[in-house]
Amino acid sequence: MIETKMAPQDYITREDKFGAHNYHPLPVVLDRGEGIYVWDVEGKRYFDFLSAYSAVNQGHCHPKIINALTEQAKKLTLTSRAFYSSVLGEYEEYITKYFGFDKVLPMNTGAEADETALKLCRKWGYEKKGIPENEAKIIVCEGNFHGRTITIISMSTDPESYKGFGPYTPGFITVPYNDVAALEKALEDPNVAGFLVEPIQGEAGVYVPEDGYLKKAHELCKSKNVLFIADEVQTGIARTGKLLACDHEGVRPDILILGKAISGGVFPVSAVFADDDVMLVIKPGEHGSTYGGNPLGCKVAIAALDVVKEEKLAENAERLGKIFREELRNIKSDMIELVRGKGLLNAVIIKPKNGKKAWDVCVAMKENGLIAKPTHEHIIRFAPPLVINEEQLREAIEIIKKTLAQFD
Ligand code: IF1
Repeated sequence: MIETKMAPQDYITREDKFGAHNYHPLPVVLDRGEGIYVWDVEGKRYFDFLSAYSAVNQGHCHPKIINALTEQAKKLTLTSRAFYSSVLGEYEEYITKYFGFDKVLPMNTGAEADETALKLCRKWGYEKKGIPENEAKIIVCEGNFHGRTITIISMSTDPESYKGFGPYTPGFITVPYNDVAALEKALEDPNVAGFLVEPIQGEAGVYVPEDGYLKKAHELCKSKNVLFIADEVQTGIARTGKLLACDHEGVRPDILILGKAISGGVFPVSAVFADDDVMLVIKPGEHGSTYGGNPLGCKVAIAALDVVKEEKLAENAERLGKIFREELRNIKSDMIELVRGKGLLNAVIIKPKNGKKAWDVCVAMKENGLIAKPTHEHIIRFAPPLVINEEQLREAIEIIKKTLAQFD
């Protein structure tokens, strides 16, 4: 049966009726995407300023990535890790050289990669650092976001994430983010195996730490024989103006976690990187996933990472990010309290006006042809695909300007 065109509200009602209510989306029903644009079911075009939470850095339906997907899909999609495949080794060699680590452990989602890093870190703590069995601790930061599994929400300080889902996984110490002294103190515990940190806190509202924080934290970890673990699921792959956000401070993590844009938003691919002395503590049978390292994901990721270099996305994000922040800071609106970010990962803190909040601004921007999403009631994240050019960016800024003026 051919489905007849439905009104946008019909799509929304259907999702509401048959899907779990674990999200509250902006009322726009998307149907198609190309580059920096998406179109709704009525054919209206929008600038995408969320990029699927930085998964679509290479732009929607990038031809090179889609081609890699369709070619491999015709050949072999999944073998499981019970057997070798002709693609996995190619991918592993490519990506370890790309990021400069001895080894990669392929997974699918960001949360899985974070879980993998936690397991790897604990095992290293017992086998290499000599921490007594079941005593290992991992330091995490207030305001963190690493995903939705039970263990990951056990690290969360946001009740929305953890409340009602206990009992929680033990073994974590929480310190304030961007606080070197607090970290130094927590590191005095000899049973600490690792420090897990987002170079910029995404969910917390694109919270950028002070210059030097990551470098100092990394040095402290090194001096205490503690693994520095960077969750770059959101900040990695050129988003902040460098390939990795850690590159801004010349920090090389002991364990690196990547996801999202590693596949350009085409297929769930995530990865954990470490050198041999860490990675090889995990032995056959001790960790894995049915889909992790599947040929389809591998080919897609190779193409997606090629695009990042070929189209100089980091350089573009660095340059356009500066323009974006400067232009937004120049907007005369009493609703803009603060503009912050790095590269093309930016946020605006919205001061409510006449009862109108960040949500209302996002709905109005949508009407004007640009979609973005509020986080924490009063913050709007702006993160377009990194293939955006200056002319398009300036056009988008005009939409933001015009929208804020409507609230005057
Ligand atoms: C949702 C936020 C972004 C992440 C970091 C791991 C993961 C994420 C640093 C887990 C995921 C998401 C998931 C998405 C919303 C989103 C998000 F608003 F919650 F904070 F991006 F800003 N580490 N981030 O940011 O990766 O398992 O989802 O693949 O709807 O929950 P995942």
